[in-house]
Amino acid sequence: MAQDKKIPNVRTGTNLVKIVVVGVGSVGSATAYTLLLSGVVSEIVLIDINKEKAEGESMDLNHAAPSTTRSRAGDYSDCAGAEIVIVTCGINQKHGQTRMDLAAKNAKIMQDIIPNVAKYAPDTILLIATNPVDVLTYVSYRASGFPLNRVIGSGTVLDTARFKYILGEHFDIASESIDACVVGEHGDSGVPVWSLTSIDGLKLRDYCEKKNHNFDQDTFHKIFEQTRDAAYDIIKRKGYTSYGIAAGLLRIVKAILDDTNSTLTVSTVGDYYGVKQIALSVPIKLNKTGAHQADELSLDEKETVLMKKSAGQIKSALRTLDL
Ligand code: 6V0
Repeated sequence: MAQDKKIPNVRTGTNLVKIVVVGVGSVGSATAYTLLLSGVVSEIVLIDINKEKAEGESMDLNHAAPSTTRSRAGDYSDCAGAEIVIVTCGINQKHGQTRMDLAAKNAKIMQDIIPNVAKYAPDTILLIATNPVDVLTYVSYRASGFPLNRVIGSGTVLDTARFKYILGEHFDIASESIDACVVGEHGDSGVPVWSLTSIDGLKLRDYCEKKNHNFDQDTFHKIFEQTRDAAYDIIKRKGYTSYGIAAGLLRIVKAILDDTNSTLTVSTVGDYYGVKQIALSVPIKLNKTGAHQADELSLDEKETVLMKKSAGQIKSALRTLDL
């Protein structure tokens, strides 16, 4: 990481923790706001092709800022010394589009901007949120020349949060009491890991039995459909999604900056389920040096088949790109 490049913060005299956000549309601005209020960073630099937008957002953010954090608009040279560069630029899904529909255009944008980030911040950690995030995590890995541990996609962190929320609503219990995750693609082929889902320390089946809930496959299927289609349902109504991903990115940033070794379902590059050189989400340990493989999930047979399918779809999308 960029420890040696830290420069003292003139106001606090402490070391500056700088985060850069590239792309300050709906996702980038919500992320910057979330980071700002969290107090975990001292400087947030905003970069956008629309420089005026980045300037306006940073001015507005500063009026909400705690006294230890400042935001400013910048360019790629301002990535120097950043602990993490979060990438949210590019086109978003319109009503009726899938994430994969964005692949070609957003891959070109990544190929354009990532070398600039890498030039000025060769030691930083790249955190990619632009969709299709697994495909673009791989594209960014290639375009940056960074080691595997320093290129991270937000992956299914958001899908996992949605899944836990919807399960929590169904069982009328806090999502923190639920151990569940979605793995694979952040998109239509993501895989809910029902076989390892537990509530209050009990396997789902045992919990249902104890609490007199039906252990009903149709209901569970509907719960996952709601999870999988959440982005479509939100985009149909408000045109984009932003708060969920912003909170997910904050969780990833905190795990890295606080060196927690937390396990989150982020997307990283590797060989998965018989498919070589792709990025997808499995539980990954995060700390100040970035992303590291955690223990492999012991999925059941059906989930393993779905993971192979998900991996295959990401590979197919990558094959359509000029890498
Ligand atoms: P938006 O509101 O259109 O913002 C995109 C921003 O990127 C705009 O401000 C553009 O000016 C800027 N931009 C475009 N090209 C460039 C470039 N070459 N260099 C710098 N800036 C550029 O989109 P929104 O913020 O809604 O979405 C951004 C991306 O995040 C999309 O690909 C979404 O699909 C994706 N999301 C990813 C999620 C996840 O879970 N990973 C969740 C929600 C959205």
